[in-house]
Amino acid sequence: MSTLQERVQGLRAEIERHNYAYYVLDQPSVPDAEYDRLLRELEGLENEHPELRSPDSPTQRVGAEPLDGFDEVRHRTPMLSLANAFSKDEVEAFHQRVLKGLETDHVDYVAEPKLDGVAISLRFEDGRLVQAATRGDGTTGEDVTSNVRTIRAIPLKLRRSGWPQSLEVRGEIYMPLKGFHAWNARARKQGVKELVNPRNAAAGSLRQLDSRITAQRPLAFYCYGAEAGDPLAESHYERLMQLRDWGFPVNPEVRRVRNASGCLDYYRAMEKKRENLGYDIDGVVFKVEMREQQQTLGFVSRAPRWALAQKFPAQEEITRLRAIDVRVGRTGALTPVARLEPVFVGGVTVTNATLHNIDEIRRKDVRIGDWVIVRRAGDVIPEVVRVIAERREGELEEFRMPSHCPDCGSMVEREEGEAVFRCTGGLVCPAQRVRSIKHFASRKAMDIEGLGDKLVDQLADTGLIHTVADLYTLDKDQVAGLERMGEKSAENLLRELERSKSPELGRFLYALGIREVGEVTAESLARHFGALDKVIEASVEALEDVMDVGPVVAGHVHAFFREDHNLEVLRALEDAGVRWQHVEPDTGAQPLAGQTWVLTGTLSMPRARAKSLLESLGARVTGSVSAKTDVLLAGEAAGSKLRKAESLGVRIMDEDGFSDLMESHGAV
Ligand code: JCF
Repeated sequence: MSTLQERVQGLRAEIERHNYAYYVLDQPSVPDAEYDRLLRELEGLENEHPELRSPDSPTQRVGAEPLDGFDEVRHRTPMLSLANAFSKDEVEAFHQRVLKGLETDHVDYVAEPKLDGVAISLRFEDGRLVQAATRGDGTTGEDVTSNVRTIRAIPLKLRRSGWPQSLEVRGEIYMPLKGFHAWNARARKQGVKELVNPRNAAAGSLRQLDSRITAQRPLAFYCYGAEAGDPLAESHYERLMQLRDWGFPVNPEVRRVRNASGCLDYYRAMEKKRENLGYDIDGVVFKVEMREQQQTLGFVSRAPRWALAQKFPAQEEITRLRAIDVRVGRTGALTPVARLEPVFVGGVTVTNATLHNIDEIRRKDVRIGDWVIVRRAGDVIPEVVRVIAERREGELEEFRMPSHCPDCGSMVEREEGEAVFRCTGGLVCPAQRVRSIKHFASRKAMDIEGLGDKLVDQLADTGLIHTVADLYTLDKDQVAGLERMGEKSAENLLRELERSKSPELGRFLYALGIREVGEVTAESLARHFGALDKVIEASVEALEDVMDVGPVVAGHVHAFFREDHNLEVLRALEDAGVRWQHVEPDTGAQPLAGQTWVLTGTLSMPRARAKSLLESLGARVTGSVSAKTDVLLAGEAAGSKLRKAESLGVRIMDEDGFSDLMESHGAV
């Protein structure tokens, strides 16, 4: 043999070893890049020396010239179907029939997941794949050999030895979910048609007359049985292990189980595992393990008496969309919810399903009155998958999101480029107010000690408060009357509320819970404008002039103060005696402009405050010390940053120095 021939054969053997490790053992043996390099080298050699080409070469997975149609194939032994069971009782009844048929008191079964793919029969002669056929009616199917040859999980040549001269292997071709989702993500980006579901995708891929198209699709394969003469094992389980050894992927979830109880345990285990398998299954399959016992039991019509499929409840059903409600979440996000004709799906009766957001509704073109496919998988919230367009009767109106919140009537805003609509009535909206009151009372906001989450829940549930302003109208008897509240704690709470009536403006702005306005931004707003009225009146452009405030945050602040409901709450707070402290607004002078500061150690003020003070004077504050750092502000117990600054000769300032500096610039 020439050295060239040896190299070609060596490459093929190596690539096949890697294929086996990847597809059968599920343990990749080389990085993808190395695999690609080997394949490219082999392709190069085969192109330069066409006489070395071979139909079983791993390079021959790219597809061939299109066919005019598929030939018919008569299966040598019929491709069977499976009897179905939908309940525990049916599994037990099946087992009883098997016991009776075999005149025994126990039976071993082989259990496996039932793949939701396309059944295929593969014929190997002398260890080489010669034909692949679909199930068809069980007797005659279609010849899809050139398509199947492109699927890398299916061996073109068997490994090792000992296989029968003529072998027929049966299994299921499927599309793993990862490949399915990746395919659709790309299709969406390119604006081409998406695959409907993994099962249809697998079936559609095999039906291509042009196998070069099939070659692009991410298909995979598991075998579940084989027909041949002598060399096949008498135990179905052992047979699967033989097939695995010869190069066929066998599902790693295959187990031996005993009796109906073993089968039912397996079903429950797979029900739990189902979401994490990475491919769709629609149930599990049980097969009597021993061949001899299978033969004793025989067949009824087209289904063996020795096998049973226990199906999961269907995850998708068809029903009618009665209405679209809009629900408001705790963050004010508006979610469209489908109200459905009740339908049994995924094991429960479903009447509501999520429609995600308006973009999804447009993309799927969902309209009230449509027939839709509803999906409920596992514990996931039911969703409307798509519309059955053919069943739409007459003209149906396009759905629009409301311009005002269905819960409180406040304006609804939509962020530029965002799918989500939001209610701007954060302080008044019933859906949001409990959250907004908790935030208002929290430590970094109004810091009302004793007003914890549980108490806020109680106050809201009993109707004592509707907005944060109502907190200041509570009297002692009302508070003392609550669960786990005594006279004493009621007094304490009222005292705390009284104390909280003169907040710093920054804290107060933060306490309002305006979307995306954190402590630092609130502080910047306070310093920039100096008074609440100024913030309320500010235009979006004026807001954007504030340090750290971009167009999005400026939009949120602006919208918040345009909403009358919110302004009413502010007035009510003022009426109750809440007086935020005015702040000397920034003069705009930036004496520290161009300086980079780093903060370390424990400071007596919150770090965020020190940071915003520095920023208000024009400094930049970063997280780590480098040669570019101008000043390190070192609090108590400063550690590695201090040492690094010392070694770099960076200027170090203690907190007293910092206070003096801030004072000298009128920042505090
Ligand atoms: O995974 C399947 N869809 C599947 C189908 C598994 C099996 O073990 C099967 C099958 C169809 C027929 N076994 C038979 C006999």
